[in-house]
Amino acid sequence: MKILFTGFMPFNGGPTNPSYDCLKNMPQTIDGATIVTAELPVVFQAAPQALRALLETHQPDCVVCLGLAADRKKITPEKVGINFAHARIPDNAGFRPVHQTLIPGGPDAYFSTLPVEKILKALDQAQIPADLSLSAGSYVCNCILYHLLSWATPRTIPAGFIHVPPETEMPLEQVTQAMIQVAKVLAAR
Ligand code: PCA
Repeated sequence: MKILFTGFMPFNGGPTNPSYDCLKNMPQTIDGATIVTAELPVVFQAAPQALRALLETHQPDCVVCLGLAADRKKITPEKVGINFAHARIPDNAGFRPVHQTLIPGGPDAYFSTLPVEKILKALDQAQIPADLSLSAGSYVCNCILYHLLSWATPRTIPAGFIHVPPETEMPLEQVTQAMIQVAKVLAAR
């Protein structure tokens, strides 16, 4: 069993991004599952391309993409990715889509195929603040979630997205512990 975790590069002038930094101290194996980690660019076009290359190279059994939600205080697994891009700020390539469709002809939305309820229970048991989120927004995080689910849904592969809070709200070590819990839930499947 192989689990791919991705995080994002810094964006919007931030010096770091905990969504990737939290993965730097992930163990290489968790409960028998091999953990692969990678960093994605905060770019509407390049991020799904980079993700697709990772999926082809590693052929993971489960995929968890992470991103920073600067205004949240908890770990928030996302329930749904929508076929819509609408950015308040340009991405790291200077592109700012407004009212755009991500994949023309694609379904309006996909539900996460991660066991979000089990993940929330495990985080609760580990006393890590977490809550279900019903919107990943319409920036690059939702873009990667929608593209990921368009790949994973027909393959019935558990895949989805989790937003993490800034380091001022939750220490990086606790975010790493949260992702170890997520990996344990997936490894137990
Ligand atoms: N958070 C942004 C994009 C990259 C990141 O870490 C988002 O929530 O869309």
